[in-house]
Amino acid sequence: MTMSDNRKLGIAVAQMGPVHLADDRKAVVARLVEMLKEAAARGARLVVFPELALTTFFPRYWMSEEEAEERFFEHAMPNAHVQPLFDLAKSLGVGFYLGYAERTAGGERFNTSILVDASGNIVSKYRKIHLPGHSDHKVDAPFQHLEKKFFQVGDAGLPVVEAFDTRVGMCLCNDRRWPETWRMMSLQSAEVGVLGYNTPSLNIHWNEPVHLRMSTHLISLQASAYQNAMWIAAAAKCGSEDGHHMIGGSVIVAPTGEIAARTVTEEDEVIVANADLSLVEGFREHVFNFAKHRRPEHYHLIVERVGAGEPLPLKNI
Ligand code: ING
Repeated sequence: MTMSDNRKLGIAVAQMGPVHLADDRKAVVARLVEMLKEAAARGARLVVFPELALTTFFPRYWMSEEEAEERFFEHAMPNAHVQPLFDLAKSLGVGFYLGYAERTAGGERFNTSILVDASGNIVSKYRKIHLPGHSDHKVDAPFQHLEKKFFQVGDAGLPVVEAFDTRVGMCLCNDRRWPETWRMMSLQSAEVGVLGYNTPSLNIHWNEPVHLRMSTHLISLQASAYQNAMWIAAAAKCGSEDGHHMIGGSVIVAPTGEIAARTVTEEDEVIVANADLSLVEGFREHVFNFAKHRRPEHYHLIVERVGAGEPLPLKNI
């Protein structure tokens, strides 16, 4: 493979253990600060924190939108709670990805992530597109999954920005299960994709074996990294939050689809990989040379249809 001289980017994933209802944002941010320090000391220039990193995974609880906004949404970003994180990152010359519940000045509510560069500037914002779960109160369920109640579908597309001497795309949790998410990033020439997630171990919709939560999580990321020739860094918030368990399995996946680093606990844990971005070039030049091999004229159903429909009429050959 012809590869330019090694372009290396130190990427860290800062996995979080549980955040309980009783944990305030000050204590949570102090944990993020500690992990940012460790990541920087281990050579990272970009640190990935989880989805909804500042609070417990509140969509598991039934409450009014107003109560959720009051207790769990950020009405400005940055704000006094997260300022220590922005200040430290700037002083260390390190950038980060952070997931949080965004309440806009106009009263909209999104499950949001931001990308902050090494100068402490927000250079990209993403609002979750694939919202899993439901909006009704499932009174017989052991917990709720009310992302469709508390958040609107994202309106910021799937942004890819020049940052950290490469191109970085962002998504959130359930987005990782949809191939369209990653193809939208790779068609914008992203080399690195970053995301946070909160994935309950228990499926409230059917009795899915618990081990499948980890396997489908890893398959989604490893296949997507390979099929789009990207580095992917995914940060869990995990462990038991007030008795509700979520999977760990934070990983950094190479464009080969191989796992370059993964966590082994369900607590705050930092993993780092010195990502060789030139690995992307080989796959983009040969196997996944989009310009040479893709045939969008045959893929029209992918954007024309929402749900599955009838087979297309056969060409009489
Ligand atoms: N959580 C889960 C996720 O996509 C889920 C929800 C799990 C949906 C497993 C389908 C299957 O990892 C969030 N927050 O999206």
